[in-house]
Parts: sequence; C-alpha cells; structure tokens
Amino acid sequence: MALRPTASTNRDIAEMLRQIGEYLAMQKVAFKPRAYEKAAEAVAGLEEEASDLYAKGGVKALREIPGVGASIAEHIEEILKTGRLAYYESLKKETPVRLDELSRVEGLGPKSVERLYRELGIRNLKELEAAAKAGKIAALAGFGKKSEEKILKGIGFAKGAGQRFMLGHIMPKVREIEAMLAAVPGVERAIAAGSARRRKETVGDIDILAISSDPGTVMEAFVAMPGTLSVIAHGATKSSIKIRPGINVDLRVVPKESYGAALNYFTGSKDHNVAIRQIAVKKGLKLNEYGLFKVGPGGKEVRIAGDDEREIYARLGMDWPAPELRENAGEVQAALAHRLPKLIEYGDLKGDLQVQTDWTDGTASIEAMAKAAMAQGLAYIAVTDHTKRLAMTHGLDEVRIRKQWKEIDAVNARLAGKMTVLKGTECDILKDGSLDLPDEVLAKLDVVGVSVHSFFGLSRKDQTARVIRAMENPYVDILFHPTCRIIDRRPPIDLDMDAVIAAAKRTGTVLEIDAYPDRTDLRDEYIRKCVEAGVQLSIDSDAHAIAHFPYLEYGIAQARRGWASRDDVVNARPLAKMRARLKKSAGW
Ligand code: DGT
Ligand code: ZN
Ligand code: CA
Ligand code: CA
Repeated sequence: MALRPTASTNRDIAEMLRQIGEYLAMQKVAFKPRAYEKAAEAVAGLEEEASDLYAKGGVKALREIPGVGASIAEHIEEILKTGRLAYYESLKKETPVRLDELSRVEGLGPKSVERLYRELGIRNLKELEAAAKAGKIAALAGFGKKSEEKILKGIGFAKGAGQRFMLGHIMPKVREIEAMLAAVPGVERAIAAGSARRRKETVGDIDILAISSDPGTVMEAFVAMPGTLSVIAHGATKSSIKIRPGINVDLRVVPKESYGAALNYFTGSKDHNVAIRQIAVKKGLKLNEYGLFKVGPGGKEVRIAGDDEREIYARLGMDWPAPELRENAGEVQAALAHRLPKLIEYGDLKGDLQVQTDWTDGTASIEAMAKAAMAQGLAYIAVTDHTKRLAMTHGLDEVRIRKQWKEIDAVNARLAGKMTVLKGTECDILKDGSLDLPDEVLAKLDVVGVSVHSFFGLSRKDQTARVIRAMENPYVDILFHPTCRIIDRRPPIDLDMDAVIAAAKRTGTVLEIDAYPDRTDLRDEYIRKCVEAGVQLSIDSDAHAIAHFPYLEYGIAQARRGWASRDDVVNARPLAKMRARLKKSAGW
C-alpha cells in the first residue's frame, strides 16, 4: 500500500490544521488562527500530495509550501509520520466543543461555531439540533430563519457521514459476540446475519440471531457484555446495544422452527429478500421471517419450511446462494437456473503476493513475516517493498533491492521445504506511467507489482493511460490496489475500469484484490467484470506487520462477492502453477 495505514492525505492534514485554527480562534488566541487557516488552505490546494513532497525533500520541502513556516512544517511531518498530531489532540481535549462533529455541518464555519458556543452554549451536534428545532438559532443576530433551516438540513447529512464500519474491523467483534452468546446456558446457536454475514466491505450494524430455551438469560448476558457503551433496548426477545467503536448490535431470539427463515430474512439483502418473496408468490407460497407457507383454502397457512435456510431455497426451486452473493445482482436467476458460480473458499489461498517488511515501512523482518505467513497456512509470500520514489518509506533503489535479495536467499535456505519467499517489488508508477525501477532489475524479480501512490487527481483520460502504460511493461505481473481508494479517507482515482480490465486481458496482467481492511480494492463489481473477462486476480494482505495476514479473509470475502472461483485467483494455485500463470513470458 501507499504508506503506513495511517498515511495522511492533503485533505486529512488540511482538516487538522483548519481545526487547530478554529480551536485557537475559540480560545481567542491572536494571529495564530489565521496562520493555521492559511496553511490549511495551501495544503488543501496543493497539486501534489504533501507526503510526496516530504518524501522527496523532507521538512525543507514542506516549508516551501506557501504559508507553512517552521512549526507548521513540523506538525505536518508529525502527521505524515504518525497519522496523529499531539498538539491537535491536546487542543481538542481542552476545548469543550466537538469541532469534528460541528464542522461536518455544511455552512457552519468556525466563527459561527464560536458564536453558537458563546451565546447558546452549543457544544455538539445534538445540542445544535435541539437549538435549531427550538428556533433559538434564527433568533441570533446575523443568523435568521434561512440559516437555521440550512443548519437543520446539514445536520441530517452530518449524522449519516462516516456511520459505517469496515468489515475487517468488525468481524473480530462479531466472532467474539457469537462465541460469548453461544456460551450462555440455554443457547443452542448464535449467528450474525445482515451485512456481516454477507461480508459486505462496510457494515452499518450487526444483526445477531439466537435460538435459546431461555431467552431472558441471553438478553441479560447480551446487555451486560463487556465493551457496551449503551443499552438502547432491552426486551424479552429483542435487544439493542451500542458497543465500541460506536456500532449498534441487535440481538433477536427466534423459535427453532423459524430459525432458517429468520436467518434468511435478516441476512438480506433487502433486495434479495424482495426478489425471493416474489418467487414464493409465483408458486402460490408465502415467505416471511417465520417460515415458508402454503396458503390453503380459506387462507389457512401451513408451514412447509422454516427451521433450515437451505430447505427454503430448495422449496423455492433454487440452489442455495452463498450469503456473499445475495445482492439481487443476478444470483436469484442463477440459483433458479442451477448455474451459481462455484466460489473460491476461505481456505483456498496458497500464498500472498504483497507483503512489506522492515526494509521499508513494514514493522517486521523478512523472516518474521515468512514465519507469520506459514502460521496462516501459506506456502509462499512475495516480499514487495516500496521503491525509491516513496522516500518517506525508505523505498528501495537498485542497490538496496539487490542487497535484499541476499537476505531473501538466506531466509529461503533456513526455511527450505516449509516456505518460499519470492523476490518482489511494489514498484511505483510514475506520473507518465513509467516505473521507478529499471527493466534490468524488474526482469530479475519473481513478482513485479506496480501501483499508483501519487498524482491521484489526474483526469480519467490521463490516469487511465498512465496505468495502462505501466501494465504494458512486459515485466509487470500485477497491478496492486488498482483504484487506490481508502474507505472514508480517499476516493478512488478516476480510472476507466473497463479499459483497465481490457488492458489486463490483453497484456496478461493480474489485478489485485488488496485485502487490507480500509482498502478492499478492487470492489465487487470490478471483480465480477474481471471474472467475466477472464482476467486473473490475486488476493493479497498488503501486510505491514505479522498480525496482518488474517486480513486475507476479507480479500477472499470480496472475491466471493465478485463471483470469483478458485481458478480466477492466481495465488490460489500452488507455487509452480502460480509462477507459470503469473509470468507473461511463460506464454500461457
Ligand atoms: P447494514 O446494516 O446497513 O450494513 O445492512 P444490512 O443488510 O445488515 O441491513 P439491516 O441491518 O438494516 O437489516 C438486516 C436485514 O434485514 C436486511 O439485510 C434485510 C432485512 N430487512 C430489513 N429491513 C427490511 C425490509 O424493509 N424489507 C425486507 N424484505 N427485508 C428487510
Ligand atoms: Zn501501495
Ligand atoms: Ca445490519
Ligand atoms: Ca439491523
């Protein structure tokens, strides 16, 4: 991936600087607020990422940004290095106002926030909403009815933003909850339905179903769960809590004879549910969360399925679609026609083709990463450290990468028969589509991955041409994290994905599914296009630490959501077959 997972974009940096200015303004500090505001504007308006400037020229380059002096340059350096800024955090702690919340409301500038705090004591969104609804804002001089209405509208959007959680951050919690509930006396089963069961890349809330002979006891255990922030509802068969980091969890206890129907209903998606209900209706049946029913004469309902989800589909004349497919994106028709894809399974990966080590921005040695991959059941990894343009990560040049090969040879000798470490790179794609390492070096590597880490803002035409030019290099094997999106932080680069997929087909380039939780790049719809076009995929962890290999699961989930089977994934093959498939020169 680009940098550390904390890597900050110009937008992040500008936002922090801007908020510092606002906090200082609220504290009535002289001059400084304006300086931060100006620096924030300058950073937001930069053509190049500050991380790139810093990579090339260090703090000195940052000081050349107009309006950025010595101390702000140091702040930016701290943000780039750690993703955080101690000064910002201390200001945030000192100030009672939730600027991060209030600044999400469109049209609410620091001056307004300051006045609303001073005159009405408003500290957060909730208080803002209450004041607006009570007409208190319209009554303030300079605000008026119009701006009050605008604020109310803005609150609506601000509440919706950033409210979803990444699958990779939520699944460990889901499993903890399932295990905790399964251990409660009387509980026969406890399972997460909803988007978590569908393994959607982001999850809005967690929906748990349980079968229990003693619902009251399960509910007691649930609302008393460690990590609970608040109990929203505590009922006899349904309860809701909010847990860290702010996600809601619903628990429903369902009768055994309805378990399959409830699981089906609460797994969704809603669109999938609507589609299969229509199929039931066409067959003269009725489907709901309690079961599948035959409606007899006089409206008498007879349950014909309900305890088992598979049986419901069977009774509808359908094959059982894996939850990952249930988006009403063709899976209903395929299930009826008995033509569902045979999806890649969670244990199918044999290796990992994108791994960073302490040669650049990873935290562990090549050998430690190799051993951690072994512990995950993998037989090979490619070490793919960054290249020199990403100086900030201490990216490798020709000289250092050759040194790295010696270390890889030594590790391979020690781990012989158990694990193979391949020589690779995550070579930077430069602005014009040329690469950051010479062809002579690329020719010697086992795995040449390339990726975009700069000039994210190029036009669709230029960005597409840039990426395709890199793919046309005969030594390039894989395009890493193709769209460069980071969930909630960076939008995807503007690529003509149809053209990129066609180029992948033509050049034999593999497209990566980067499993790192905030990337999950490619998205499911593009994966499906690759599968249809016959373009190979790789599923990589993008590990920067030994603890990151389990992320592969989320890449497999994404592949399944994109209808990929094992044959579509290059690193689901054993080493020799993977290598034969990877190298364009192999002439497959
Ligand atoms: P999320 O939580 O936004 O990530 O997405 P889901 O899919 O988990 O949605 P959620 O939690 O609102 O509801 C869980 C499931 O319940 C949903 O996937 C399908 C079912 N469901 C909810 N509301 C409706 C509805 O109005 N009609 C139908 N047919 N199903 C619904
Ligand atoms: Zn990268
Ligand atoms: Ca949900
Ligand atoms: Ca829900």
